[in-house]
Amino acid sequence: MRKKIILDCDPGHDDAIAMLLAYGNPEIELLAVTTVVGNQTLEKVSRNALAIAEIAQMKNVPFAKGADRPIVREIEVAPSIHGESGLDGPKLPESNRTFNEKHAVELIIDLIMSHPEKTITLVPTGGLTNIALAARLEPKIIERVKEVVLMGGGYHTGNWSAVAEFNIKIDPEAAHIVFNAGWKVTMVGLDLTHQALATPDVVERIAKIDTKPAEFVVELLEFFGKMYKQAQGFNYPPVHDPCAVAYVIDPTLIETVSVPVNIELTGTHTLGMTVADFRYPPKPCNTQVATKLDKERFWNLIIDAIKRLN
Ligand SMILES: [Ca+2]
Repeated sequence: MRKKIILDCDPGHDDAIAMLLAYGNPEIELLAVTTVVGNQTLEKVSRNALAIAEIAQMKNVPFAKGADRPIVREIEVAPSIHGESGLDGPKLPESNRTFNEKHAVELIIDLIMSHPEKTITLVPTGGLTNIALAARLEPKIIERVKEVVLMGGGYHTGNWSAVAEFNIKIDPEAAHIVFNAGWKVTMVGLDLTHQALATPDVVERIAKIDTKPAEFVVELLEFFGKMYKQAQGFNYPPVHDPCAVAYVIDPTLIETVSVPVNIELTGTHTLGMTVADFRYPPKPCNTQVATKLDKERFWNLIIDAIKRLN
């Protein structure tokens, strides 16, 4: 039985690789790709999602557009990392693919309610606006999903402020709803994703595949690497979002620790921080945080998925 996921994303260079991993891996059944404002405006990230689908020749996967702004805050996008299009670098193909007529939030709810209980994993790799709205609009989904495996947050580090990560910082109220809903949440945060660096040997292995999707990924990583160097001083870019998909495919790739996580909603310097409580004794909680990545097997998984996309 393949693992059913809904990928809720804001493509985004690393979202693009997460999409390719989810579609290319034989153990995943990608039920839908839903988009949300984040790395760029909803219109831009949605157009990017269709371009990625075109490059991977994706079939039988519905795409739906979701929230075009955070629940409370003003829109904040990330051109310093992803460029003006949200997916700068490669030339994006035109696509005559269309979006599902449903709003992403409706599609997420309909899929969860129409599938057997505990069979669908939600994989958000952008701000949590759509997922929070879905939980509020149809609370029955909270019991029915298998789990939520999200890229976001960090228990030791931030990237959009000293202590907050972008996906959480842009819609902290949505993150609060998702982390406190009661479903199982695995936070694949910066502590983990900063171990997934696209080093030159990795880029070379991808280039050797020598297909259109592989060439696309190499061009993404070249741009992403340049921006990460300029904006954040990284030697190699951290490829965040596919880490969440990789955890769903094979949880033995990533070590986790169960700790309560709360979202800072009022701090002057700490808004959007994922406050993880590691104190003894351990408290019962529905949240766990990712700590350690098996890098070799992670990259093997990515490369294998890209190879299958032709
Ligand atoms: Ca993302």
